[in-house]
Amino acid sequence: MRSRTQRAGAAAVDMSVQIGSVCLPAPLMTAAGTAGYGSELSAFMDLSALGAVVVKSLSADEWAGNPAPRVHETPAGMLNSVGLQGPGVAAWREHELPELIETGARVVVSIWGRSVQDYARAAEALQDCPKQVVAVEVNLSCPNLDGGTHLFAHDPVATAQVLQATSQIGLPLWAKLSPNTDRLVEVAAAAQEAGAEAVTLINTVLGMIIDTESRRPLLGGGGGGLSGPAIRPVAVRAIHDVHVALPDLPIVGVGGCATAVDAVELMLAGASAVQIGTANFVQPSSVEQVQDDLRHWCFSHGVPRVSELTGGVKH
Ligand code: RRO
Repeated sequence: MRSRTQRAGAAAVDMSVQIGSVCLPAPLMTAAGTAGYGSELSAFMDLSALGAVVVKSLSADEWAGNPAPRVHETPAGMLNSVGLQGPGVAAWREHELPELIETGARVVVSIWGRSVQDYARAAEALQDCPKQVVAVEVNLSCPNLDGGTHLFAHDPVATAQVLQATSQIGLPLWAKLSPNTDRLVEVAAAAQEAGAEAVTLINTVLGMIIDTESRRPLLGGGGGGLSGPAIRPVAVRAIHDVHVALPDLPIVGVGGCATAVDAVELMLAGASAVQIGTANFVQPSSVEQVQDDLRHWCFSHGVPRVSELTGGVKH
């Protein structure tokens, strides 16, 4: 139980963060793909209290995704091969977005495509979105597209082309990048140069599980993407390296974050805001809990503004 003094002190912490042109009242968000397309998590928390809700990646068209099984628990996380299932941008705007806006949430839309033209079409379908849609997260790093052989984020030129093709909508673009490349800093620089206001680091780590009895891959898609606590050090390293190389590029950190201390770690590495993903499957109210605990962590550590944590690692 926290005392009244602790609660009052924590309430005075400035939790606002700035990500490029987007000012959010708080730094925590849901991670794409872990909170559905709409308001389903509103039964568990006040979505308007979060920095933003990031919805599962959408393409211009409806997409069926990969065959089951699509998820498998691992010793320190999970492997997924959902395969980008989604209703398409137009259907989402009609059937899901209104209810999400009703909750008072700020919304970040994640988009994907198989080609530069696909991304452009998805962006076009987002023209004239309600003002509650504050940014577009351009997912360049899904590990489950064409069996993981087709990651735009492994190529600086392809990354830049997608960002240029999506810039027409005039919404702030965040480029979601991949940890599965040794060219991460180069790709992040290309994204920034091409107009991304921020990068989201990291997507899942390429992985695979084989059933030793049947000798077949356990997931219907073959390989998959590893998430959860196992990948937090990978995220910390990626965020750190990009922040050191490109200190003016805001970073939204994501990867194995389940507690306030985890969020502090990602921010010290260089993140301006933090997304919670796999932890939502363990406890659907994780994001709100982490945000509340982070506020108290700041108070108890004499940090008046959460944004002061960004890049605060000492060498
Ligand atoms: O849908 C997926 O399989 C998926 C996506 Br779009 C992504 O960005 N990351 C991931 O681990 N899975």
